Amino acid sequence: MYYIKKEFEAALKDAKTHEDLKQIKASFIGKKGRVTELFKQMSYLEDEQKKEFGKNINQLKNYIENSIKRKLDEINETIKRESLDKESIDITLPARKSAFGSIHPITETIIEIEDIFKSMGFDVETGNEIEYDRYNFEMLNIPKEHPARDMQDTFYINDNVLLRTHTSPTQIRVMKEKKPPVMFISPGKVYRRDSDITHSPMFHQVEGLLVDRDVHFSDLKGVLSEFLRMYFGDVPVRFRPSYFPFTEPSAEVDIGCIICKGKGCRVCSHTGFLEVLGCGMVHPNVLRNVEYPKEYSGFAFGLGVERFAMLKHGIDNIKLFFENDIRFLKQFS
Ligand code: 2NM
Repeated sequence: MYYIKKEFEAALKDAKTHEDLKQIKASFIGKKGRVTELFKQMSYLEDEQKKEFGKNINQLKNYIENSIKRKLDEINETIKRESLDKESIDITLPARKSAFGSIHPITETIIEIEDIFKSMGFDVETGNEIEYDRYNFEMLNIPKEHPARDMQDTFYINDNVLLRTHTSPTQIRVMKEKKPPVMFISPGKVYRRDSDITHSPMFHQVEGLLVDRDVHFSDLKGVLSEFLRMYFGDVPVRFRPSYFPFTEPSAEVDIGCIICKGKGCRVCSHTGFLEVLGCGMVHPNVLRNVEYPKEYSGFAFGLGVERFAMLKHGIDNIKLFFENDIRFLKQFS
């Protein structure tokens, strides 16, 4: 029995794998193992000897079982440590570069325009994209028969509700809320049933409004000329008479063509000028609709953000802003 124990200990010492352990277990305490064979020999012994012998074999068997269990834990621990060593990460390697997004060129243009007007003391107000017919047209002095109110041009939701065709209803809402003086711009999405290389059914506008005592056309000219100089740089600016239902008098504003520097090209239709703004003195009917007192007058203006961004970056198709092609967007990061 003593030799079996010594041989077991020698065999266990050399065991390295699960397979080694399995073999050792089989050859000592398996069905035909050496310890199992000892039990069989017990039948040749006297009762008195059986008791003592049986106790010793059981002790040996328990010892072998426990030793194998301990060795198994040891082997598992070694395997784990070896695989951890092999899989260890080299934290000194340079990190993989993560891809950052960028501000969309339309958002960027809105932010630039906002910053200029904020620097002049204007607030920023946003309204609703879904509006009442009354705020989008009626209150702005656009009568029922006006072509802008045609089903052909406007997305109607029902008889009284529509997708705003300009941000002017925000001006109406703010004037109904706040007593004059007011001085703010309203950037945002607007919707018109129109689609070609320069028109998109959804586009962005920035409109502005200033109402106070003693506001004159010269104030309008000063503010807008300074804004255009700050946005486009030192360019010629000219005001042309025009017509809008919500302003009187009304004007359109041109700048010297920034593509050809006024020499004439396809973008400016060989006129040397680009139309960039609409504006005017707020129509007395609009001021009356929001119940502003007679002593107050104001000017208002509106511009298309996509047009500004296209002119500034030399982009010839408005669809590029809305396709979100990464090759296009990347150029603005
Ligand atoms: C434009 C051109 C001229 C305008 C007028 C108003 C309001 F609400 F005060 F009457 N908001 N915006 C206006 C005036 C907009 O866009 C080309």
